[in-house]
Amino acid sequence: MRIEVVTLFPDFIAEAVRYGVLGRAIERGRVAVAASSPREFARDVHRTVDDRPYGGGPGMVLKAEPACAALRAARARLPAGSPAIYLAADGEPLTQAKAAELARCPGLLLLAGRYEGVDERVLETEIDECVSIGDYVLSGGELAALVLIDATVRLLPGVLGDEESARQDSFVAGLLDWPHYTRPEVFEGRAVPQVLLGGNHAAIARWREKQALGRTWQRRPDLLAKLELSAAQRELLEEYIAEHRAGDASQSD
Ligand code: 9D3
Repeated sequence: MRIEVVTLFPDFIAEAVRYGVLGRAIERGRVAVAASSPREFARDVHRTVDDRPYGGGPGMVLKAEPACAALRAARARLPAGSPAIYLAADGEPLTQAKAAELARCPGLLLLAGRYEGVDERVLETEIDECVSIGDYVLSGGELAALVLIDATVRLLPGVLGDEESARQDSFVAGLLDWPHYTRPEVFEGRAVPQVLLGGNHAAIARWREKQALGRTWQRRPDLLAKLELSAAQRELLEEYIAEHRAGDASQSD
C-alpha cells in the first residue's frame, strides 16, 4: 500500500511513522508513507497557504490553490483506486470496520487540515470522503491521519507477526480485553490471580472470558448491548457481577 499525506507539517508525519509496528511495516516494504505540504506549491514570495474567511469570523482557511496543487501532485504518485480522505472533525467516525475497508485499498490520499478548515471547493473537487477520529477537538488533522494510518496498516497482510494476527483473529469478538500480568508473582504486595499460575488452561480461558465480559459490562455497556451472549457467557457475567458486588461490600467494610 502507498499512503500520501498532504499537511502543513510533513516532517511530523514522516517522523511519527518511523516507530513500532508501522515503522517495521515501512522497513519491510509492506507500506510506503510520504508527506508533502501545500507550502511547496504556494507561488507568492511569502508562500502563503492560508487566508481570512469570506463572510468574516475568527480564524483562517487553507487556501484552495496550494492545497489543490499538493493533492494533485500526491494523487499522481498513487495507484488508481486510492480514495482521497479529508480528516475533519465533522467527518464520519473512524471504526475498525472502516480501517478494514481502507486496508483493502491499493493506496490512500490523506488531507490533514489546520486552522478553521479548507476552502470548500477543494473538498468538492478533490476529496471522496471525510473521516473524524472521535468527538473531541484537535488542533489539526495530523494526529487523526496518523491514527487512521496506524489502524489501517496493522491490518495489512504480513504486518503483524503470526502470533499477534492469530491472537487478533481469535479475540473474543466485541469484548474488551482481560487483565494481563507478568513476573514478579507479587508486586508491592499485590499478587497475580491464583488461577493464572496453575496451568489449568480451561480454568484460565474461563477466567479471562469472565474478566472480558465483566470489564465490558462495567466500562462499555454500549458494546455489551450489541452482543448476543451465549448461555455460558451470561452465567460468567452473572458470576462477575456477584463477585463485583461482594468486592464492593468487602472494600466498604
Ligand atoms: C473549534 C473549532 N471548530 C469551530 C466550531 C471547528 C474545528 C476546526 C478545526 C474543529 C477542529 C478542527 C481541527 N480538527 C481536525 O482537523 C480534526 C479532528 C478533530 O478535531 N477531532 C476528531 N477528528 C478529527 S480529524 C481532523
